[in-house]
Amino acid sequence: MLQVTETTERSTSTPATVDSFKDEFLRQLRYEQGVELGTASRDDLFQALARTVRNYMVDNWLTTVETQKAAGSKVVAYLSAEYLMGPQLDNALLSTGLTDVADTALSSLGLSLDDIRATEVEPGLGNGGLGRLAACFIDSLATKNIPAIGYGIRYEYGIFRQTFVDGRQVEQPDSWLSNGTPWEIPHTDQAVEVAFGGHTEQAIDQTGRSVTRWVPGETVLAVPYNYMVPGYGTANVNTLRLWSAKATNAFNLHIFNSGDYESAVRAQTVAENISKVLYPEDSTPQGKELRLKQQYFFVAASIKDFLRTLPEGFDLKKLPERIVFQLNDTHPVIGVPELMRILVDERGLAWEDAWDITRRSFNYTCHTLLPEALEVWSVDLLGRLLPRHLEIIYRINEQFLAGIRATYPGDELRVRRMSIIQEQPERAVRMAFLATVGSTKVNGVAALHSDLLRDKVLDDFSAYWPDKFTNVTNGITPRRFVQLSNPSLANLIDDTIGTGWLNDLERLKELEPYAEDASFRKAFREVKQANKDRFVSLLAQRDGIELSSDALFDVMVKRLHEYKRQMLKLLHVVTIYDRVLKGEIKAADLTPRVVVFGAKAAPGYKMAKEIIFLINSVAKVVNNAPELEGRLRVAFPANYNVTLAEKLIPAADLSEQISLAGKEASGTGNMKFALNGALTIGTLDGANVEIHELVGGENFFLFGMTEPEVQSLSDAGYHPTSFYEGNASLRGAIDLISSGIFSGGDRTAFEFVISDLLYKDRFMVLADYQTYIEAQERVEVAYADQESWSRKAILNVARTGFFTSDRSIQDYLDRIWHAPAFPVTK
Ligand code: 73E
Repeated sequence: MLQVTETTERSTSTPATVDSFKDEFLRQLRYEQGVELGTASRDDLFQALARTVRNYMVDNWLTTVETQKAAGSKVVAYLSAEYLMGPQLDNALLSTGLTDVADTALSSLGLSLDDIRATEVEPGLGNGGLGRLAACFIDSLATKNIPAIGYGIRYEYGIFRQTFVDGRQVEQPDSWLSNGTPWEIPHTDQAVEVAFGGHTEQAIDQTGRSVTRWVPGETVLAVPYNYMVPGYGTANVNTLRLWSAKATNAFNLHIFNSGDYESAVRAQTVAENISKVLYPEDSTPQGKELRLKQQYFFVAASIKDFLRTLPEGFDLKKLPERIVFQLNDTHPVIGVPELMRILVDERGLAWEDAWDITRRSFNYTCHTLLPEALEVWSVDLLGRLLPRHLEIIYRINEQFLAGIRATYPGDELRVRRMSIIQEQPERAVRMAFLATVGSTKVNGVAALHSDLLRDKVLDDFSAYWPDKFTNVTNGITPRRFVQLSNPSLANLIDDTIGTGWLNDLERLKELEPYAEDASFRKAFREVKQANKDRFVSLLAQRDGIELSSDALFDVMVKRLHEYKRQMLKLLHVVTIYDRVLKGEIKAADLTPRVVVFGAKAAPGYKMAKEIIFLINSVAKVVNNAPELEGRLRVAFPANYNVTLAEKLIPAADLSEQISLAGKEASGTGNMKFALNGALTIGTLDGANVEIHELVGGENFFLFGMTEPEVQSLSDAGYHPTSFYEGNASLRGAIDLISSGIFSGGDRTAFEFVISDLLYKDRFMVLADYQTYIEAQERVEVAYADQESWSRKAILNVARTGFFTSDRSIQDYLDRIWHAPAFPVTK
């Protein structure tokens, strides 16, 4: 019997005992893996364990899907080209409440849960923050009992595996599926066709009306792979549906009909390339044809998939009551013309009705401000791949611009500025404009970002539609990034304020008074120390990097991008070294510090790759410099990913969030660090602004220009050389890099980076250098007083409950989605 209740109590479908768990595990090992316990490989054990846990979620999952469907609840469909899920086993154990059962069952078989979990290969189906945000959001949607589905792409190869060869990044393919993954359930029978290419033609339908028909040139099958998304503390289990491309028998209709067998087979490979690999670009789309194909592929499949769940004879005018599509950046925005095409061409609705439905069904989240990050697709390419969609976009634009002309008569400059079609440097579709025009709500991802979006990037649009614009500050799931990654801290919190905070994170406020409690501070420090020890031994084993855990852990992990300013952090390192070499400071007076970098560069981003080489080169020299007496160490473990983040973030004392103000839309790493008791050194950028406000200025190392200051310096004309010339310490650091000391005497090795800094420095590293160094000096002083540092760290934890993704989701619900919760139990 299915029933709906008001409770959100945890309920696993089958109450598991250690014995039943063990039986199921052994059954999996024998009948699914086909091995005996005695001869099972680590991967066999992992696969069997994961499937065992997965099976405990299935009943709740099927119940969730069925009851939501029967009730006709409004569904949130999150459309995202990326989901950076991280390892799944621990999260599944946590949400099913089976961690202890599994541990005991495995121990009784002489196995170790710790060993088995370490073999999991994470699905790296995302580049960075945007993909990880999607993963946090589906976790919170499930936890909050919201009927929701995540739609995306099942890339066969996720984000590349980074290695270093002689200090330079070398990319290796991430074949995460080589052993298969126990977490997915394919549904070949539910595949849908997606078409591309061809041409359009006019036709007369049965009612005698003239209609446009798209006659595609090729079709591809989209095969859905389902992943369960269990909520925490609830029976609700939602779905993540990732599409994989498979050739249809007649992929290319032309070749197929010509009877050229060899070409037809080759064409199949082309079809299946669509979901082959994730584009490794974060923030800088390259306008590649295959990427547009990927976008249309998953969006068309997802819309079709949803529409077929509607009952026979459903009145499409009511569509916005049943679904809300959330566009995770512009990557899925081709869904807007796609829904129009379906409604007008296939379902015969009038254009105006279709437009009303479409606009009310879509909302758009923008994640950037960088002009080069705003996607545009050339009209040529779009017209070749999706000829009907281009026509629809033109008509949407025409109608939109007619409205602009009516509101602003004679203002043709404005019309040109706002047109969805840009003319220069080539005719192209501005996807952010299409998304804005085609959506009910547009949101930025942090308060400052949403303001800048409204007042700068999309100012014409916000003047025209003031109510369209809103903010939803990002968040992170505390299940993964506190409970699972930092169990010692989670236990300490449980012992101090009781349980229940994990899905009510503002309750961390109750920790505030304990900042004044010496014994709590001691316990808190012990947690941090244990996390450092854990990280140090992991790094020794993973990378052969030997570190002392008796040091300030200063961490900067994020994609390598000039605007994030890894160079600024590196200049700080070089400055310390330079001052010691010059005898300005004594190594013995330094606070022992371990600087940890983690960063992947887009394979085609030359500057980012040169910066990686420079960091590795500096690390090599600094780590072996006798003058530093081991008090400054730089560690740059390769292949930073979610798995490593979960061990590194809890070990950090200092969180580096040092982007140029106005460039980082939000950041989410900044939230993870603060919630794990690291203090932030940061600029007033992205969500740092809100972190600073919440934790208080005395618990945050603020430095650097504000966004308006950046703007006025830029307006006045920025000359980095004058900062170099006017600052002896900065000059010392840059000259040391140019001296060849980090490159075996080669003075030209880093010219590409250094000359850019001196003569261009688009992100004003040199302008913020001095205040950054001063802020780092404040860090040193503060860290010397461990009691006071602990007080600040505790207050960071206590005051950042706001950054749970549960709160972000609640904001989306209140401001954008208006989809009621629907708790399910069996
Ligand atoms: O500030 C981050 C933000 O925290 C932003 O740079 C990132 O999104 C995070 C989540 O909101 C982001 N990624 C991309 N754009 N913004 C992006 C663009 C193209 C391809 C892949 C990722």
